[in-house]
Amino acid sequence: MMNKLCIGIVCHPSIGGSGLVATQLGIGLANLGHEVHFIAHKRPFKLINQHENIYFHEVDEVNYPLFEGPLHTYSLTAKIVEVVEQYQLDLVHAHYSIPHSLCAFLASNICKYSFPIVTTIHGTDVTIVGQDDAIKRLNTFSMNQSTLITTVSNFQRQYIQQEFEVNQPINVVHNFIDTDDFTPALIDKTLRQSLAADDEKILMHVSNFRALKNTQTVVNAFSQLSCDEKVRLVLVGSGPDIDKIRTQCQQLNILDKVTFTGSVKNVERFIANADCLIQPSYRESFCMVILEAMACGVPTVSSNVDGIPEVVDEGVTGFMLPPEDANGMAVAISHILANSDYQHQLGQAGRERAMSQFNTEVKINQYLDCYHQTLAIHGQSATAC
Ligand code: GMT
Repeated sequence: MMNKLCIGIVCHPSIGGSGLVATQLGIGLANLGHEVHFIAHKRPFKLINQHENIYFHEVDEVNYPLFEGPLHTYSLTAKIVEVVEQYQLDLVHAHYSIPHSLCAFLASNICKYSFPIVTTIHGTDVTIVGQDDAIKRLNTFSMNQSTLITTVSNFQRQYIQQEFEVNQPINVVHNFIDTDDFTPALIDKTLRQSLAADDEKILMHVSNFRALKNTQTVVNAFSQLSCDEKVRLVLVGSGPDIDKIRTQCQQLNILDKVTFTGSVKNVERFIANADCLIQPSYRESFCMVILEAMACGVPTVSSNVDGIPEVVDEGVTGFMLPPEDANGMAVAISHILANSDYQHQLGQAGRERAMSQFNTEVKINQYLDCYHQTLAIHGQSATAC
């Protein structure tokens, strides 16, 4: 029988793909009998219920008047040291290179015993944050100090290999989705009526409204729709560009056809009630929202950048176009929304692909293989010492 592991997971607790993946992973591991310790400055947003074998350790905020801001990275490092020693963790899995993997490295040098580190690169940490020269060196360092690196798409592995001088093995484990949580069973007339009129189809965009999400193209595509159907644009989420988007809608005179939901907790309840999802991002190592829509049986129209072609089955689950091609996206959306049978056929294919290609059980076993590989590498280096 496979040994039960004691695993520390360090992740961003706030709403976002990396936090969702880290939490689904922790829950899946705990269901297999492994002991999982989440270490974060807040309870991860998807870790809602109490679970057997799961512990949450909140990182205390340390504030001294001498310093201008709170000492997040040091308090996280201190918490990792404390949890590793108290619970005798076998390994720490850091989601994001900076600061999480770097803190884990620091902790492993402070702890009474050295422990192996798995670092998962989710994308933003190396494509956006990591582009600054000084930070790039920290990123390279923290990746090279990890026992094993994983990342969420083949694109992302190639990007790391091209852009960083990394010597460590990089395993690709595609993201995955809990298809019991994200399901067409969440179609809900009352919620749908709160978003759109009964005779309107719903085109949805889910975002943190940052520049890379390219939301202006969502609005441009929506304003060019040519199908006879009445369509409402539902923008889910919040972020720095939201006011600019509202102004753009006003200027195009379409504000009355747009619903802004603001930040929502259970995004799956919203996505399941969409007729089509649009995500024209400039960058996406993977794009969890597309997978979430597929699991909910919703066809997608998206950009064709980075890791997205590994998620979407072109023409089968949705359509991909260059990020700036608002007109092409409008044509694709009109084509989908004009025919309900076709819309459902694409949605059904998406759900089947989510269940077969991005299956939770399979991906958790792939992560377990990574952990065993990590422990073997660490064991060898410990013996070599
Ligand atoms: O960039 C974001 O929107 C947030 C970030 C995150 O941490 O949630 O997203 C990154 O990780 C996700 C989970 O692996 C991926 O699905 C996103 O594509 C990736 N974002 C980028 O690469 C820009």
